Amino acid sequence: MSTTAHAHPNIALIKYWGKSGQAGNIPATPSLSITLAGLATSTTVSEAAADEFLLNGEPAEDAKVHQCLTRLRDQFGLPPVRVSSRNDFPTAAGLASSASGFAALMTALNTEFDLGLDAGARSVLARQASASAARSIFGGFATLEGPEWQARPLFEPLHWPLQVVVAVTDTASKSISSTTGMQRSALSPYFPGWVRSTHDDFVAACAAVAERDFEVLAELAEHSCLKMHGLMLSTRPSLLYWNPTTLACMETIRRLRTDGAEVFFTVDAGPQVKAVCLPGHRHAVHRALEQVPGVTRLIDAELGPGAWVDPP
Ligand code: 2P0
Repeated sequence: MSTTAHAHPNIALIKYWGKSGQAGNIPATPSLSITLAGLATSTTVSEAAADEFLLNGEPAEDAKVHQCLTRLRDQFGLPPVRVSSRNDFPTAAGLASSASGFAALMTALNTEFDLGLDAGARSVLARQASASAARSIFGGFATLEGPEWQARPLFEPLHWPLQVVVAVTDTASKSISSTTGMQRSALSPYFPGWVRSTHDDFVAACAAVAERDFEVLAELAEHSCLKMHGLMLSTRPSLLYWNPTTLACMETIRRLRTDGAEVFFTVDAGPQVKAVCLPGHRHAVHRALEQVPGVTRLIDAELGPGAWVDPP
């Protein structure tokens, strides 16, 4: 017997960056994300003689996967498991592979071992492994905020079918993990300001999504992204996830907006650029990003569903 689950990565429009310091991997900031169809992790789990983890077909060591299985063993008496996970996009390169990975893993384990967890409970357990994974349990627009720190679905994709063009500029794995980057960021003099100001950004962005106000969302999302990267730059040693192509894509997207296209950028802990736009502008955005020297691949994505299991 085995179960296969699938989950899409999500990208945050209002970013989570930094931990509260409480147990359970509690973020320091609320976040708002969109779940992307077009990129996916597929994870198959089955009972085994000993825990075993395969990533893209190769045996792998992953402390977070190990800790996640240990937590579930303590809580639910989980037997040893074989976990085989595949991403159809670059892993650990700022494309949220840990978000889709842990959402798929929790969803597969829940079905295979009859854990009886609803989406909210799976979201909490996914968060303990990797906080952004809590949001990929849900589709469309999702939030992650206190006091429960369980992601919630804000709107289904049809509420506002935004489109995303991902500009891949480098597929190497990042040199500094998000977890390490966040630990470093907590020591920055900018950190208290980042934490203090993000709640208002989050509330305003949720309202902009509710009202489908693109201009307001564009301003807030770019602000949250650049404020997070400002915090990253202010750490010691400094975290710089961009390359020259990242910046060229951001400039291209800003120019498109000045010229009337409804598009904004967001960038995570890696050099890829995500252009979020209204459907009528996707071709123009795609064409413009294609021209940027250094862009190696473009991935067009729509908003997608939350994590799901293959029918038996
Ligand atoms: C986000 N990122 O909100 C932010 C924006 C990257 C930049 O969440 O330590 O892999 O496993 O909880 O979730 C990436 O961090 O970190 C992330 P952990 P995670 O999407």
